[in-house]
Amino acid sequence: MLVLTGAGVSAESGVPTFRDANGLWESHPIEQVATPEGFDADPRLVWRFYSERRRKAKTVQPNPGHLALAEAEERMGDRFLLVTQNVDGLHRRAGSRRLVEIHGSLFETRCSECGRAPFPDDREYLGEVPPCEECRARGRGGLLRPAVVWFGEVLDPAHLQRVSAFLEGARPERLVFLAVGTSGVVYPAAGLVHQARDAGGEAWLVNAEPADNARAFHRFVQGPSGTVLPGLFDWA
Ligand code: BJW
Repeated sequence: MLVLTGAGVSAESGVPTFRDANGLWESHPIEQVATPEGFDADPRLVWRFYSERRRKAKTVQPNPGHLALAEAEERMGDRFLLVTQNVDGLHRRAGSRRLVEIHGSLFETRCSECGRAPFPDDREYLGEVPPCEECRARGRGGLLRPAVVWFGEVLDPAHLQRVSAFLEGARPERLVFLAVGTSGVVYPAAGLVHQARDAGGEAWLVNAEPADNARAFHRFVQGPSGTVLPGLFDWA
């Protein structure tokens, strides 16, 4: 089983989604806070946005939807892979380990310029934007930035490769693709359903409302993931 989750799976934990009413994009213009151009123009604003999200994410807990996915992994072992667009860390805290965080992590930081590896970081940067010490030592001006994937940035090829390898190794007659709590708007994640179907999989969608790509799925279960997922895995 290949599972793709989006912001909706964390909604019942109290993490705001992006595109719903009162979602993050209602009060924060995407171009300003979720593009490399926005960071270049106003890194302090971007860090305020992500610092606030770090602060809130530390106070929330995984919900029954996260827990049901962690339990499914425990039962299915290497026949299970969870791909999440979420950066809040709740799947890991719920116990998921066969996990690919394709849009990065709220609790990692990297340099805007040099190729140093992202490092764990839960600090909030509300004042001066922190410089990259490794860049500074070389006389360069890199700034630290959240290790998340913004619009126009490429996803880690190793992450996409892990998903492709999972689909290539899956037995088509036993392959189920399940998308949960995602609007199906953002690519390449929204295209995964087609990749899974090309590999012979049956595609299920669990969402509060029909996603943009809902027609690509064989089945749609409408409802809150924290209620639907525990029941869905009862028979799986
Ligand atoms: C519930 C619920 C409950 C609520 N229970 N459900 C092909 C075609 C067109 C464009 C492109 C394309 N390929 C690439 C692009 C460009 C772009 C893109 O997709 N643009 C579209 C918007 C048009 N993609 C990119 O730039 C990506 N990079 C890339 O592809 O590189 C190569 C390339 C570049 C340029 C051109 C071509 C190729 C990178 C995308 C990075 C996205 N980053 C963000 C921010 C991450 C960091 C952060 O968190 O701040 O990722 S944007 C934001 O959207 C975040 C999310 O992960 C992502 C998806 O949102 P999600 O999770 O679906 O949330 P919502 O709010 O949209 O939906 C929630 C859903 O849950 C709703 O449906 C609710 O109903 C539901 N729900 N409560 C169940 N309790």
